Amino acid sequence: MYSRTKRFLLLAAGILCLFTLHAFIVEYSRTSSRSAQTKGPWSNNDSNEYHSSWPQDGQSMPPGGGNSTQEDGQLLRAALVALVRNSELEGLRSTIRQVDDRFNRRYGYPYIFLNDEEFTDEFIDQVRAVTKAPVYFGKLPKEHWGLSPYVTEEKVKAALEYNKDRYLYGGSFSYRMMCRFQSGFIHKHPLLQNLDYYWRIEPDVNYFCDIPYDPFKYMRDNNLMYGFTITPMEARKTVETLWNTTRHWMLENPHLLPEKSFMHWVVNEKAKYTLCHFWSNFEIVNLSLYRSEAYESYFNHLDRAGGFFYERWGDAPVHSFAAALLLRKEQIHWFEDIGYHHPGYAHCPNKPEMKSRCVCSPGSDFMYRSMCSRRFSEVGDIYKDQMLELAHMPDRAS
Ligand SMILES: Nc1nc2c(ncn2[C@@H]2O[C@H](COP(=O)(O)OP(=O)(O)OP(=O)(O)O)[C@@H](O)[C@H]2O)c(=O)[nH]1
Ligand SMILES: [Mg+2]
Repeated sequence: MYSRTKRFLLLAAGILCLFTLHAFIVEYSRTSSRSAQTKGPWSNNDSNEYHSSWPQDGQSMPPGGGNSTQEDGQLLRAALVALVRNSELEGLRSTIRQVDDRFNRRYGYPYIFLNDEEFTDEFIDQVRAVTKAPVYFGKLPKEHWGLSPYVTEEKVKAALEYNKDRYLYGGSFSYRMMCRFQSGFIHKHPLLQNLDYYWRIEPDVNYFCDIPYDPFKYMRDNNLMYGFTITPMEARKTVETLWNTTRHWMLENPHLLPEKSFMHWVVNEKAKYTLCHFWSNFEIVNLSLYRSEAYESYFNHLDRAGGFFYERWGDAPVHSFAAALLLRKEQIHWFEDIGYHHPGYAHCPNKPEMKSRCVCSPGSDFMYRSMCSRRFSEVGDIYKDQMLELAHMPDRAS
């Protein structure tokens, strides 16, 4: 009897030990998959829980793997990327659901989310719950988020005070850090290091139309470098010296300028900044643009001038200046068929054949009456000597 009880107790203790060990292993693996990831999609030796079933360079999807039903079963090295705050969870889930429904459910491109703070467990769980695509979460390196070393704190404080009622986010320090990060550092984040293309998304945007093809492949197959949906005009007060600073960079670095570019879209024949920009809350970009020597030099020049903080230079006008100065028109594409809304402006495709793909109100459209959209279709490339001629002319706005 005694030995039976002892055996029973030993068995129970053994089961308890196994149970505890299992719980520990599960919790450990949960915790380690939650902490900021440092390896992104397509990195070698990646132990990410999703990545093992994801294609390596040039490798086909495993049979039945992912959600891909596309023609050749391959994905480019590309991802949907957003900088986002924990507080924007529902807005982000809404965006992901729409991107998946309209496009990514059939492809399964990874999502990469970045934050200056740790993502919470709730955020990670609830984002993963809304999509079957692989999701990567990363924290920004400290040196990518903060005051530029070229500005002084007192001058920044004074600028925020002066601008706080002059324009939206005029007094916001974090908005400026966000714009500087998206301009100069997002493409340098370790999670993006193996990507050839990114598609920027944001919380609380809407995708109105089915996208029955792969825009990344469209970019590659047509040698495109930059894709956009909406082109508004920037508020002049936020970029008072951006063109003047840009033209000085051009004059100091003519060797970094291409033989021909689409510069005329942003600077008119009177050397005046048109304020036209690609709205970068949506952009599909061949990242070699931002990784180029010319872009790096341009961003550093802007950063040294201090305008990200003293004014409120946005990543949209900065990216747009770079695209227009460094690319030819044929390398820039208006995704007219991608109906899109970010609070402020919407694009609702008006071609009759889009009625079966889109649900949006034509009256809400901005692009068919946008001055910058008209200018985009009207102007062409100019040669380097013409670009430099414009850069030599004094900035009429400053
Ligand atoms: N992690 C983090 N993300 C931020 C911060 N500020 C902005 N973002 C993100 O950066 C992107 C752009 O910021 P938004 O506030 O949307 O800027 P915006 O589009 O110019 O303006 P609104 O959408 O009108 O607010 C969004 O995806 C935000 O979630 C921040 O301080 N921390
Ligand atoms: Mg936004």
